[in-house]
Amino acid sequence: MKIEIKRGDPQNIIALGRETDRRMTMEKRSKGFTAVCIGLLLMSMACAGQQPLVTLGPAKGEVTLDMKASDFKFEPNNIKVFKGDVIVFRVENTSGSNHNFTLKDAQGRLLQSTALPSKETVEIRVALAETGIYEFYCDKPFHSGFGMKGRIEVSESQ
Ligand SMILES: [Cu+2]
Repeated sequence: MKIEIKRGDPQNIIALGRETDRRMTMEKRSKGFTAVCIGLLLMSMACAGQQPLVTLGPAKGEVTLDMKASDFKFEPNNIKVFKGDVIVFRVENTSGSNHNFTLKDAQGRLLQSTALPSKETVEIRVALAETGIYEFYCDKPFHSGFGMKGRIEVSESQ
């Protein structure tokens, strides 16, 4: 909107004043919105702690784990399995954005990374051959930092 000001016209000066007030209110609102977003982000980070332990097997074969991926966590994210079992992760991405399931072995070497398209369920089959702590996470920028990660403890088979 273009405002023409005629010098010495008090009506136009008042109108311009109102326009400035309105713009300042909108600026305040957008700052408030940013604060709310940061607040939600911090809350989601705070909520992304370690969940109760889920133990699978020993099965002396194949075990299936149903997992949910969302913004920004995996559920469950604290898993115990047994050496020699084949784990089938059936991961449902319930969020509106794409994620992935990236898994490192007990030495921190990359084992595999599988895309998790939005609103899809993907099956990932892995044999965890060694005992130790395996870490999994989403490797998209910042996602693991927001809490999109978990651990798998591989124990000696009984
Ligand atoms: Cu992600």
